[in-house]
Amino acid sequence: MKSLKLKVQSKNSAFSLIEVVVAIFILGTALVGISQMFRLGVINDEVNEKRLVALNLLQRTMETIRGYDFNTIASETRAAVSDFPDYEIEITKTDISGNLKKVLVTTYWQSDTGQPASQQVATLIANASAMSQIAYSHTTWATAFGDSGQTGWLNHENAYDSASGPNDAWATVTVADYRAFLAGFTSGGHTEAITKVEVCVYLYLDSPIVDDELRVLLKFNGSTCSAEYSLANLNDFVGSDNSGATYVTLPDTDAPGGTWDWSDFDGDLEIKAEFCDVATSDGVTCYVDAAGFRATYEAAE
Ligand SMILES: [Ca+2]
Ligand SMILES: [Ca+2]
Ligand SMILES: [Ca+2]
Repeated sequence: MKSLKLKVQSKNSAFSLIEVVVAIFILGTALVGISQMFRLGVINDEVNEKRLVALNLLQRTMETIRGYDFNTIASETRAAVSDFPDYEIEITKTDISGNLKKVLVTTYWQSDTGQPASQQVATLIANASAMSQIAYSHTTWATAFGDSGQTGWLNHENAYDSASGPNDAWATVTVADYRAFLAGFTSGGHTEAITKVEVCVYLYLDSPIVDDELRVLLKFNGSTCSAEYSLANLNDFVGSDNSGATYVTLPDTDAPGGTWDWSDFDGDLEIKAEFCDVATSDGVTCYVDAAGFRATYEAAE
């Protein structure tokens, strides 16, 4: 009985020894793994810390750019950051439109082993001052007869008899190639930036036209300064109940001196309004109450 017990104990001891050897092997392997994990963890902390600094520099740079006047936002070549000399920053600006820019900021740095790393952030920046601008318009109606006179317009003075525009007193033109020159415009003392200028004619027709045209062109100081334009939508104004203003945009290149300035309206500017037949006369009578310029400009809200 005793010997059997010893035998069993001996067998148990032998099993434990194998177990211990295996356990030491497993533990050893595990310790190597854990030490590697610690080492990688330290490296990751360094990488993460550098990336965190880079992200903070990106954020700081973007905040600084957002504080700039819109027009001064520009690209900046890659250069070291003064208070973080291990990092470099590059700014790339792209104009999306006149009042919208894309800004891309890149931070560069090197890992401890010399590996290059970078991080980028992009944003769109709008011109806040432009967004608070509102378009207004100033219409200046003819108040005088032009230097070059008129042919064929009945009661022509009714086309320039009111500084405030339409007053239900009409000039009449019925025969092709009859024209009138209208003058006496004013800037109204405006000084804002002009964004658009149109000729406007307040009129109606007694019947639809087929292909005849009401054409306008401009004269300044007695000389022609614009191309000749045809008002396109005259048949919208058939019948006195449909009287209204029709507009034609005048490009800057056709302005006196090549650009629209408020002083142009205070100068010797005339509208030549000419009713022209095309092929045979359409026999349409046109009534004109007022003619002038509508200048659109932008001003702060
Ligand atoms: Ca001008
Ligand atoms: Ca015709
Ligand atoms: Ca009138």
